[in-house]
Amino acid sequence: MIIRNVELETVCGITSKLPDHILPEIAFAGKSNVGKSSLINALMNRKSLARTSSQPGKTQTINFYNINGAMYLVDLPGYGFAKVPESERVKWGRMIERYLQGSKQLQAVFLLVDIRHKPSGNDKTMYEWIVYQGYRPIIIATKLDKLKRSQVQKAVKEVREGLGLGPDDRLIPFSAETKQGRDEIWQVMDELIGWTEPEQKGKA
Ligand SMILES: Nc1nc2c(ncn2[C@@H]2O[C@H](COP(=O)(O)OP(=O)(O)OP(=O)(O)O)[C@@H](O)[C@H]2O)c(=O)[nH]1
Ligand SMILES: [Mg+2]
Repeated sequence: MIIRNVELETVCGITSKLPDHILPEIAFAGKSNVGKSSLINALMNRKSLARTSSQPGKTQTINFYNINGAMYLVDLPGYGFAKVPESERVKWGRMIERYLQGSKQLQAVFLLVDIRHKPSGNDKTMYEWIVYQGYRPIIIATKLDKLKRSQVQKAVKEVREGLGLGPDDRLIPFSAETKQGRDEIWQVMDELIGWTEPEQKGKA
């Protein structure tokens, strides 16, 4: 998709009613600090429309970014952040669950994991829960730039094994620094929502 227009359209807190969209949605889940908001910025070609931080726990609401009036990218709060009080974590967890369970327009869930680490217990639980909800998560292995090229293959294998992915399950290594992997992610999203660029006027 060629990005023409992006807008943070809806921000949902713990007590907010979730929007009843008619456009397709694609959501990004993963532990705090894994790079969800950075990935969304990269996909939108924006530096900082989605707020990012080196401190985990930055995104605390569900944020819906309208892309070209055609679809939404949905930035979720991260899980597994110890500094957030337990009561808050439970509320965020419920909010994320409520969204993933309830959205009628959700086409796919991308699950982000850090390419440098074996998936955590939380990552596995999230993966299994997304599957249980009837989705087939697409894994994005983030922070690819932090590895040497010679380390990538082994790291990808460890992530695949850690989550128990099958050979047909998709995993895309990605770097928000170098933008490696971005085109492949857009290709997958275009396929998911059945998007093709409208023919340019005057073109045969
Ligand atoms: N080197 C490198 N740093 C990254 C990459 N992606 C994200 N970061 C950094 O990791 C930190 C966290 O990124 P965010 O995008 O805010 O992470 P998040 O998953 O949205 O975090 P929460 O909102 O807290 O759940 C920031 O300091 C980013 O600059 C990447 O691909 N490479
Ligand atoms: Mg974030």
